[in-house]
Amino acid sequence: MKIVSAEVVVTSPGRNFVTLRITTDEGLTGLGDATLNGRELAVVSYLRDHVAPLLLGRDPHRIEDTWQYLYRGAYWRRGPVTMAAIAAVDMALWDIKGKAAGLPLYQLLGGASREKVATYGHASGRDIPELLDSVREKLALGYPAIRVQTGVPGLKAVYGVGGAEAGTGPDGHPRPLVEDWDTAAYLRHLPGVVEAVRAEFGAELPLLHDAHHRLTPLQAARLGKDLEPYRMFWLEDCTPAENQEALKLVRQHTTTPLAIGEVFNSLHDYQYLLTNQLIDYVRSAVTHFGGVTPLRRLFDLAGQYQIKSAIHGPEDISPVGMAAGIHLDLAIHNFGIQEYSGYTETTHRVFRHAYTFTDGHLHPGEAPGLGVELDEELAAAHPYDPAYLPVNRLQDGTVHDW
Ligand code: GCO
Ligand code: MG
Repeated sequence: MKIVSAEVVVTSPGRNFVTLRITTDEGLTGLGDATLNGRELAVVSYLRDHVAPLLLGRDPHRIEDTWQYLYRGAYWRRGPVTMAAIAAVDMALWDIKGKAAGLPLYQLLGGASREKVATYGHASGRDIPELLDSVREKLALGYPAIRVQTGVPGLKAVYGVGGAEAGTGPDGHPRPLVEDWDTAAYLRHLPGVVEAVRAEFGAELPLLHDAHHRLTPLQAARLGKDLEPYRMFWLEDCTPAENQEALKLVRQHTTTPLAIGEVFNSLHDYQYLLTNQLIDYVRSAVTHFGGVTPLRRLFDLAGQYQIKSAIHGPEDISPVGMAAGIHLDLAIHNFGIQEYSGYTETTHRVFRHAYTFTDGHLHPGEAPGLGVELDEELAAAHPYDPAYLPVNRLQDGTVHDW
């Protein structure tokens, strides 16, 4: 079998998604997700201009060889653009292999290790009553675990809650939303919020919180200690992920479990954290980590330290990347939890998928390969829509981590 085409489709059925479609001379097609929120077209160019021409004529069955050829062959390694592009190729080739074998991807990865995949959903509110309502809504959908994000008194918009007007630049191009931030106010406010959620919903509900890289190691250590009475499922991205040694200080001070990794794109980013046992959950998505092939390796290494998976699954991973993650979740031994925040109805129609979400649990379904088909016409009816992720500023205007 030979690859005869590799095309990139950009569509925005609610938000932008980048999809690679590889076609073989036997008429099989494979899809891969290459979405990098806010920098989508950089990956489109990487794929169209530099990767697609190299794929023509190659044997799609040679996944490992193609991965190494693109990774080592580029010489310039790692980085979100490169790894999202390689991820899309890797996913599309696994999709083709599954279709050729007539088996869903999870069967090629060793078969099911569990019946279904537990997820967590996002609850958020500007204040505590609004947050409690949001938790109730997520529980009604069956979510077995809930991430809680809340507004902070005195701040207009923070991660996960609210949003200021983005506006446009002189050329009409959109500008990022601007959010505001005050770490001291946040640290004073959050423990009381979690206490209120616990008081309302009881001790058993697994609760998560995302600090979105905003704290110093000492602030994160303080927060971890303050949250200990509420037995969090995890505290996510407490410090900027670039400095992995920071987690050492946090770890020395708190038993609140730690999750990190959505901005990592290679096994090397985790090496220090895993071998020093500084985290409890690894958060990478198939889409940003170079594909199924390397993410499987990450989970196997993490498993040696009793560290579990927690695949990144926000609405800016396309259903193709989501499907790839769900197959891994079902197959690996050290599954922890899967993030799932759902999609717009149009997104579900553009990416028709075999995976299901029932009572807060996902299952990849039994369709061969990834089990996702792209509706090209509908995709074309929702063209690329330039947009950025928000930026964050302190009260005096200084840019802060978003
Ligand atoms: C999460 C993440 C996302 C990211 C988003 C950036 O835990 O789901 O933090 O919400 O902010 O994916 O594009
Ligand atoms: Mg996060």
